[in-house]
Amino acid sequence: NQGSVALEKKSSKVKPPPMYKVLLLNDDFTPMDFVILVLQKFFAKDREQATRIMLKVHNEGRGLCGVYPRDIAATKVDQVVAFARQHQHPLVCVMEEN
Ligand code: TYC
Repeated sequence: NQGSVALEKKSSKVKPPPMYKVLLLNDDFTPMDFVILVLQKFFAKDREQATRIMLKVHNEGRGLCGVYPRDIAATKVDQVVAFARQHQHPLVCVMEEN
């Protein structure tokens, strides 16, 4: 399967890449509008989706931004944290295996 030759028993073990959740965590200081901007800029959400996710984080402590292969998830986390620090906000963004 998955592009391999018939009779190769090993090929049935080819797996899709592991996927990782990227999450935002709540804090008491980052402005709501900044979190909405982050969700639009780095996670391609429209303003309505971004507002829903931001409010979920605000009310429940964490919220899902997206699910990506490891390298892409890690890059999103780095970009969000760098952008937040540039603006002196303590926003926390993490990834975890799905
Ligand atoms: N709790 C923040 C506030 O009241 C808003 C906020 C939402 C902060 C989501 C971080 O990931 C976050 N200004």
